[in-house]
Amino acid sequence: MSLIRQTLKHFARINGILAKRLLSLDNANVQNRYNNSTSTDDPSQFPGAKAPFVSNLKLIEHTDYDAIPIYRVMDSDGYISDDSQDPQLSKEVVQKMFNDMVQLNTMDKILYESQRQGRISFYMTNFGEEASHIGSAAALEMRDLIYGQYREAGVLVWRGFRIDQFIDQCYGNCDDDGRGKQMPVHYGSKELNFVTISSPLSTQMPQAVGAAYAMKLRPNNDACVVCYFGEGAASEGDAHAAFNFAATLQCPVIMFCRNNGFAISTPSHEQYKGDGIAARAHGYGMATIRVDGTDVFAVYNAMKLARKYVLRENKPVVFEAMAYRVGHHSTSDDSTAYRSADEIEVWNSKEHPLSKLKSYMVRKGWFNENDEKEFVKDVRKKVLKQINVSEKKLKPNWKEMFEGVYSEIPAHLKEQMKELESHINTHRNHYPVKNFQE
Ligand SMILES: Cc1ncc(C[n+]2csc(CCOP(=O)(O)OP(=O)(O)O)c2C)c(N)n1
Ligand SMILES: [Mg+2]
Repeated sequence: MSLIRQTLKHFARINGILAKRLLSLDNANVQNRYNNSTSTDDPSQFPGAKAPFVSNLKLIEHTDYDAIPIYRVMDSDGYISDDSQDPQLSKEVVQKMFNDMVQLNTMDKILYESQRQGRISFYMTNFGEEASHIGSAAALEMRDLIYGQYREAGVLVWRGFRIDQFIDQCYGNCDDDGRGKQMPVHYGSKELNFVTISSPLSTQMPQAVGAAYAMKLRPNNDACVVCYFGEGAASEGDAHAAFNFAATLQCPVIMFCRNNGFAISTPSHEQYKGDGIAARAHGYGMATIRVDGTDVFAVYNAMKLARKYVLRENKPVVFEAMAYRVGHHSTSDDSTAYRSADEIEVWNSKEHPLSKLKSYMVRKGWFNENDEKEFVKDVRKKVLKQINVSEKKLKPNWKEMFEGVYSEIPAHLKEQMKELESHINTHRNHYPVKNFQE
């Protein structure tokens, strides 16, 4: 409620009719903005909605509201039009942002190819969304807890997840923290406060809200939860449950939607009919912010603001980062079947987050072509070398597939484990047992 309305309400109580009239005029003004209609004198008393009565009948279309604007700092050429929005980050921080984006990009290219060569079973690239990952991760504290979907590898790069950790996970070998139980790209790190990725969409969303609720109950809490999800995942029932829990329980969580325009082959205009995901925040009673997700500084500034808000208010924020999924959905997809190469090219060149940041750095005198080439060469070398190492490592003992889910293995699983053991022992020649730890 605005301060004016609050003050008028106070007057209405002590000053009677005159102030009551003023209040109803103010109600009419508020209503006129949205409804273009007049309100009657009595404010409604329904417990379910605080709204004035009106006498003209009208359906309110979602198009009656203006679209939520997209905050950006840099334009496509890396120019900052309003200097007051420049986060004024040091050369070192900007260089780390750029290098982390380049590392992610380089690693993605090689691992994507390694799947094509049949060396790993599956892969998902992050092309076009690098700035959303790095800009948001850079604005957080390490104590903030992250729940990811699967296309947020840059957040892990920023937090210090190493190349060997990425590649061991993709190979599901004995040094993979997930012990080979999950598909590639389902990373997780207790040390880096990054909850392990789960394949079924949106399951992380109510979990993240629950974790934020637990944080809120801690005395002197100074950490928040960030939950990443795609605009496609936002159609799942779990997403709606999470939004409502976050709003009603007032949880310090940033619900970070990566709106990259596609959910596999479903374009966003078929995915929803409202004003993106940001507008849903209003329906659930949450604050929201929409940013250009290809602009690392916009994401950074907005994330700083969102973090401050969720911790100060103990309330959630819906954050929508607009970008474009430049790569195929995964190695199981060929996106040229449902979109044009020309469209992809725009987002892979002029609108690419790396090209914007590079232009900014060139102007600052912080970019060195040679250094970048050397950096890419170095990352390529490390990734290729690690692939050779990771693929030679043994797989975890096959028995581990029964372990680590329940604190105590239930009887029926113990029985299955025994059956499998005798089966493998009988048919040893037919299984690659030598590739597994004893
Ligand atoms: C519950 C569930 N339904 C369907 C799938 C199959 N699936 C995997 S990813 C995906 C698209 C998700 O799109 P979006 O949330 O926009 O994320 P993006 O891939 O664009 O990053 C679908 C349908 C799944 N993993 N889980
Ligand atoms: Mg998507």
